[in-house]
Amino acid sequence: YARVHGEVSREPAVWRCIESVHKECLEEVKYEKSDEGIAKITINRPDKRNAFTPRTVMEMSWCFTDARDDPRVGVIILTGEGPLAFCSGGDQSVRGKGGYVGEDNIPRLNVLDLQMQIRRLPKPVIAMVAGYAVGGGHILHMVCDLTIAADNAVFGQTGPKVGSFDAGYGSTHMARLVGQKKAREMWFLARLYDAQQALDMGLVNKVVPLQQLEQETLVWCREIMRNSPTALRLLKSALNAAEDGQAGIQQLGGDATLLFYMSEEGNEGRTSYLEKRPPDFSKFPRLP
Ligand code: S0N
Repeated sequence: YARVHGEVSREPAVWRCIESVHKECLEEVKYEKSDEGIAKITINRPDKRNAFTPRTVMEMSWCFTDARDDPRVGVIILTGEGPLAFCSGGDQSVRGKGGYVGEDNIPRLNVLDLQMQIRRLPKPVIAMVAGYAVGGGHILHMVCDLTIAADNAVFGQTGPKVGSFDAGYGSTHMARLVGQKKAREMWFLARLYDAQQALDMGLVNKVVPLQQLEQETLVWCREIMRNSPTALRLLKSALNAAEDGQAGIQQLGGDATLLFYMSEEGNEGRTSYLEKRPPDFSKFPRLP
């Protein structure tokens, strides 16, 4: 196997820091890229255990959009600054009556839009979790495609203790991951679970010592980078489609259209229209 595929490098990545995205300065998020096609988005509020404000969520969203649009990027890591937390959910100190309140005084639950963005992003997103992934932070790791956890990681929902809940992916996708009984346990009791328990219940893909967290995550990224981007894209949208109803079919359908646009048969339709002649589809086989 190694002879055919070669060894995967375990070297550290050389990160290039990107200070601003779409002309907006990043204040609560760090954004980095490596020349090997890996992007890393880091929630940068370690004093608050990387709790997110509406601004943090907006900044993450800009970075994810940039990573999606950059054809050199093939895989994205989402993580939190420091060893103590991936993300502790919504910042309770800015929670108002209608959601989380930013500088513009508008209450928002914009993390729900971010969950959708990660889910629909046509490239693999890997959560790299050290420390707490709780509340809305736990949901962010769940909507990522894969999760690599450090052995100090702690997972769980706190909503029923702090007067909130996520009745979207936070509940339904969790039940797909861990089963209905376990999902109800996680939400109804709001207990916290260690990394090994999370691995046992299928919440994470791998647990490694904290010191090896980024190294292991990079190995997974590098293995992914070797594989066909189109195959990965179609697999992600197919796996989503089985759960996401019409929205999932729309994503998978979009991918089918993209492939068709790239084909000679698809181009014949456009070219014939532009050349003001009837299309000639006779040369394309009607395969079984
Ligand atoms: C993470 C915990 C367990 C860490 O404990 P530890 O290590 O003992 O540290 P602390 O001393 O507690 O914390 C250090 C400092 O960080 C602040 N801080 C931590 N978490 C938050 C937070 N979420 N918001 C604001 N501040 C936070 C502490 O206050 C402390 O600061 P100082 O030293 O200045 O006091 C522990 O910290 C903990 O339990 N944190 C709270 C976890 C929590 O309940 N999070 C919110 C859960 N709810 C959501 O995330 C809602 C998500 C959401 O947006 C949403 C989505 C869909 C639908 C609805 C909603 C909705 O809004 O409800």
